Amino acid sequence: PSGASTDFIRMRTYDLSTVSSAERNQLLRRPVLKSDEMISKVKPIVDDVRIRGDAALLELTAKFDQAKLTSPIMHAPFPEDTMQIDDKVRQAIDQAYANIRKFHEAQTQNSTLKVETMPGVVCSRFARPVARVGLYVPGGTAVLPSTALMLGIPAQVAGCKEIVIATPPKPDGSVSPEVMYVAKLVGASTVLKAGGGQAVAAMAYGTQTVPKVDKIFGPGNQWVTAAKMLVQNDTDALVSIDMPAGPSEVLVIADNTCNSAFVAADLLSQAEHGVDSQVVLVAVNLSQAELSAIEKAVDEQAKALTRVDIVRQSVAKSLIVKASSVEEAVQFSNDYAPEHLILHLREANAAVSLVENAGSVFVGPYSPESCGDYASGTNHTLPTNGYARQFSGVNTLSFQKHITSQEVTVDGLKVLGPVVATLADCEGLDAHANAVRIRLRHISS
Ligand code: HSO
Ligand code: ZN
Repeated sequence: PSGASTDFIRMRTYDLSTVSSAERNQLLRRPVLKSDEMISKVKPIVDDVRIRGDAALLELTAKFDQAKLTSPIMHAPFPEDTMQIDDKVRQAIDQAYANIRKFHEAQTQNSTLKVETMPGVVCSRFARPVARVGLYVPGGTAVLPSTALMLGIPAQVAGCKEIVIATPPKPDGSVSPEVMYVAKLVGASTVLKAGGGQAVAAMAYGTQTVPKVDKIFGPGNQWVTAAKMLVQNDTDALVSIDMPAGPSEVLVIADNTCNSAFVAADLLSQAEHGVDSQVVLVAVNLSQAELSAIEKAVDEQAKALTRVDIVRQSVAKSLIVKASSVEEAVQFSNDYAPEHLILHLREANAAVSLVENAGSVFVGPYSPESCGDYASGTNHTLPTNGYARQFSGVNTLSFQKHITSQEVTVDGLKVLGPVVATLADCEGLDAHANAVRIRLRHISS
């Protein structure tokens, strides 16, 4: 790492041509998430809500959110006075809603897939919505109506019958009016005024007033994540979750055609999310002067941000990695598997074909991550922590499941039956073989 003066807001710098493979592996790692420890810490909270229901939920909300509620829920139709928002904000939400809806509607797979695998043997697959879904919208250091859009729209488009939006209330017991407005737009049936592990438990098990859901979605702090992991493993809850979540991340690949101010702004937009945010710049053949221009822009722009204190901490943990070709840079990115990948490259579009692991890609200098975070149409609930290797971001199909079916005709069973009977014999499962042979005998008699 290069030396840092105390006040300069600076990332650490490494060079891929000189790091050892052990060091390279170290660069690819995220700070360890202590999931076991967090799960045992959140368990008493989850158990309390599971056993005592609303009474526990209200006590925990008073304790953690300083809100004394008489009921933890609001049912649709929500009163208009809960959603009084600025006209300009409403118009922006409406435009974001339209774009996100358009992109997520195009993802639906409502037509039945039908394949005749042998004459008279027809296999099909069709989609049905997950009936009841719980969407967690974080409170905390920022209100996030955008997360309500990103989770609510695909749920609505998929046709989920019951949409519960959970979000921590303010001390006066209210929910942000922007979140309430989005709850109306996406057709939520219930708003649960609770946060943390207690909100997750209430949706997983149901309480006297909170409906039990079948799948829980959404980002959250360590408590929320741990509670989601816990309830997912409880067969009594019979609930699933969208994906394991960790702190938000961006990896930016930049070459010498990049605008250093744009690159700095993109790095900082992710760094401001939280002190754990991960920000990586992979610099492709940048001269020292070009790198310094980016570092200077990071420092200057950071100091003008309202969340500069958060940014100081996240930038201090972040990296600049020098690469000597676009291929080497993308290879590093593929190994890192970032939640967001931004390409500030001369041939940004061509580089997309090299991308193997990433949550969402932002192509070229005029595609900041902010567009995808809010309003271009793509979803911002994306795999973090390297899970982009095996997970997709939240999408319409996350709110549906596929059912397969088959229909075999008499002629179909004549050809398929002997195959099945042979395999059943091979496995020593007589009843299976019998279910076929009894029919074959019936057909030939
Ligand atoms: N970048 C965040 C999403 C977000 N940004 C919400 C602003 N509001 C995680 O992908
Ligand atoms: Zn963001």
